[in-house]
Order: sequence, then structure tokens, then C-alpha cells
Amino acid sequence: MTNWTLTNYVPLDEMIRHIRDHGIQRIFLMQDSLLVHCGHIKEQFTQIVLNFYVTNDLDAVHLVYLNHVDNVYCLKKEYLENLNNFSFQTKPCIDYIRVITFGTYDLFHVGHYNILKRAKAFGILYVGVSTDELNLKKHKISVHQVSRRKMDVYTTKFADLIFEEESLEWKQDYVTKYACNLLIMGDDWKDGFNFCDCACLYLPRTPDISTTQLKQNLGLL
Ligand code: C2G
Repeated sequence: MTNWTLTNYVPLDEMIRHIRDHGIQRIFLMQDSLLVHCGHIKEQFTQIVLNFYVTNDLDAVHLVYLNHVDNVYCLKKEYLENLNNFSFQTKPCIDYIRVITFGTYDLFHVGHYNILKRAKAFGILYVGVSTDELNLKKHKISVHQVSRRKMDVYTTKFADLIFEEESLEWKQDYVTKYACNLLIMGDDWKDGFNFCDCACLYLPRTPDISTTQLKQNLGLL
């Protein structure tokens, strides 16, 4: 399926053109103002799958637009309960936002802390920490072993579940296994995981800090 994640308002005619030109089959909407287009899009593209992410309180007008949406993912229990109490004509499937993110997290630093904090702000957070074997395959020998790197992630208290990422090729398998609907990475990975069956957000990296720089400071590179 060809996916499209939208975080900003796009006029309806532009959306329709993009869907046609790129053969979009599934759209992930992360901006309330886009809801107004959903009915028109469903009318023109009957097979398209629309997914919407609720990260704040929605007013009644916006709730009505959700009749045209297939799946709605909520940040909080309160939003989920509000939706379940709303009388839809066509009720979408309603669930929590489940976020997945991946990393090595070697010589854990503020850049790692920030991305985990921002990812957790979207919902339940699953964190994949690359195994030592995977790092070797990437020709990236980590200073700390996986047990210590997992402990560093755990210490932040942002992760709801930590697992070991054993293969770079298994991104979609991890998304499926943990039923995640949002993948978040730093923008050094921009568009790298758009093949996954969920929304993909690439957030700006924290400037002026990296594991490579820390390794250089320690004389390890
Ligand atoms: N990061 C960041 N700002 C930095 C450094 C890192 O936002 N200054 C983010 C990266 O963009 C990534 C996460 O922190 O989303 C983890 O970074 P690394 O530990 O460097 O992970 P990486 O080696 O990129 O491994 O399958 C994907 C890999 O496991 C990712």
C-alpha cells in the first residue's frame, strides 16, 4: 500500500492531485484542520483508507467528520471514551496511539532523551534497541552492550515496552507485532521507513550532540 502521512493543512485540490499522482491508498492525518476534507476524499476515492490521530480535545464539528474516517487513534483514555460515547452514523475503529521507535542509544545522551520524550508525548511507546550483533552488521561497534543500552532507555521512564531490534529488515514485523500505528525517528532517517504500515514522523534531531562526537571526545574513534 502507498502511504501518506500529513502533519500540516493541505488544500483539498492539492490533496486530490497528490493522491492521484502518487496512487495513495492509505492516509494518516495528524492535523485536525484536515478532517474537513475527509468526506470529499472518500467520495472520490472509495477504496482509500483514512486514519486520524487524536492528540487533543475535539469539538463536535470535528467529531462529525470522523464518520468518514476508518481508524481513529487516541492519545488518552479520556479522548477514547468521548469517541465511544459519540453517536456516529458510521463508527470508525477506535484505539490508542501506539508509537514505535528504534535506536542504538550508545553512550546515552540528550539527543536520545529528547526523541524518546517527544515520542512518548504521542502515546504508548515501544522502543527497539539494536542488539550488539545488529550493530556489528552495521559496522558500528557500540561502547555499551545491549543490556546497558536498554537500561539507559528504561531509566528515562518514557518507554512502556523495550525490545531488542535484531534485524533492520524487520521494521514492519515489529510494527505488526506490537500493533503500532505511528513510527517516530529523528530526521536523519527522513522517509527511511515510509514503507511501514503506519504513520511515520521524522522529528528534528537535537543539534550538536551525537554518539560519534562523544566517542571522538573519549578518544575511541
Ligand atoms: N537522535 C536525535 N538527535 C541526536 C542524536 C540522535 O534525535 N542528536 C535520534 C536519532 O535520530 C534516532 C534516535 O535518536 O531516532 C536513536 O539514535 P541512534 O542511537 O544513533 O540510533 P541509530 O544508530 O540511528 O539506530 O533501525 C534503526 C536503528 O536502530 C537506528
